[in-house]
Amino acid sequence: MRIVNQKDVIANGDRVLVLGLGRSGRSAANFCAEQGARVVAVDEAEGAGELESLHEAVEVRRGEPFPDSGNFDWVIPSPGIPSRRYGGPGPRVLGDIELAARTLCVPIVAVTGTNGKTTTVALLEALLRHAGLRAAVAGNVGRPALSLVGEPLDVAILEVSSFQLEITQCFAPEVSVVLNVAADHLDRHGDLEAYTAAKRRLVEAQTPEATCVLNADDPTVAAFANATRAKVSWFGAASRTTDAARAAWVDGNAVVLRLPGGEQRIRLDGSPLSHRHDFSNAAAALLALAALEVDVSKAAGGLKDFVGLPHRCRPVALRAGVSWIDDSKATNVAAAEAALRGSDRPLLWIAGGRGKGLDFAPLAAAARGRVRRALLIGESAREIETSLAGTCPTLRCENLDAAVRAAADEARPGDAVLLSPACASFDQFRSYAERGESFQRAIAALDEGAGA
Ligand code: UMA
Repeated sequence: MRIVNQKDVIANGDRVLVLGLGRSGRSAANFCAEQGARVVAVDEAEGAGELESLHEAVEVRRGEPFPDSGNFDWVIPSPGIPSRRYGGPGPRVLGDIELAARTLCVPIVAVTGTNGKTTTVALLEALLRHAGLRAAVAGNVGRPALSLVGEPLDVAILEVSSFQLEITQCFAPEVSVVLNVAADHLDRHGDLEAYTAAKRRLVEAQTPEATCVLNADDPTVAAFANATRAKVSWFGAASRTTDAARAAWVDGNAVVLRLPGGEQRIRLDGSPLSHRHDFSNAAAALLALAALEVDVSKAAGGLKDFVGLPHRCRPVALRAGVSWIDDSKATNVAAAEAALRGSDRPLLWIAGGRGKGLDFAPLAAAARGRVRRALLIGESAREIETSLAGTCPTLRCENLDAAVRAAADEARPGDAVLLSPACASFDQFRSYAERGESFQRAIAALDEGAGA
């Protein structure tokens, strides 16, 4: 059962302003209309949203500026809309995550972090199902959190972003998981402090009965322990978790889990998780399962069937002894750093794209001794090249196809070619997924070229 007091928020007849008609806005508008609220849903873009999926009582305004929110009882902004656009967070401002949390009657596990969120929630879902529980994932993954309301479930798993957390008031999941915090989305939040403060909201309202799973190796995350009343479970290096009653750490190809009843070793070989950071995500997931009082040994049987996610350090081809790895999802510096450090082969590394205002300097230390050549593309190619000066040879390439060809020319058996851009894709592609697919097509074209 939920341990948080539920509170009805949206009441019959309330005037609700929904901002944005994307996935989040449409689900919020429908939910509120079903509660009998008078809903006005506004999107600044002319042709926004698939209106056929909207409740008939929703008044839709498209291609119009946002109205004065003072005329409404509640404002429900979409995550992509910065809070300054509607007067900042406040008691009448609610996000769809919080609305869902106040309505769902099952325990919630909420996962945040700069990197690894989606892998971790997918892993949690697979392991919970393997243990025989009905579990589903929603939130920042693309499926709106409110779509879980009414679904027969034992556990709801929410991936939550800083955009969503920024406006929560008393979101208090039974289990929170904070994987890591590194500079990202600074264009939206202004600075690292504001971004961190948004992430910290995940743990701030948790009750003493709840559990907070924190990364002991990340000083920013570790400090969240001082901001929560929840019981803290630690994952990370063994040396940092030795005194904790509930802890998990990576030991070779296994996670050691220490709970009040004793220690157990969960083997990860046989699962598609291959990178060090995935092992650490698995440690966090196993602690979350323990907090839900799930039989962890039984759930862990699902590890071998877990299908990893595309574009996240995924080996996509092996040509003449060279492994090709698609990590297009690495859209920030910390993610690319983790991919570089996690590789055990000499690397031809393809990076670059649209920078997010982040400092590329940490890439130099991660590339040193690991990267044989960096092949740089996109708007930030020159800036990354400057950051790598004196670290490894670089080559600026016209586009991703050219970088793939250059990597193929230079690669030797035993090397890996890693696409891990450290940047957003929007200067050349519609999404990181499209970038990853283009990478895979360019690799396939090498074989066609060789056969011609
Ligand atoms: N809009 C305006 N004015 C603005 C900004 C946007 O009217 O100033 C309108 C747009 O015209 C558009 C709508 O708002 O029609 C889009 O809203 P949105 O950007 O919030 O997109 P949704 O489709 O509602 O998707 C949101 C999340 N989007 C963002 O956080 C940017 C999705 O996360 C999430 O999966 C979805 O809700 C369901 O919960 C995506 C994301 O990019 C994947 N997240 C970021 C990330 O992972 O890095 C945080």
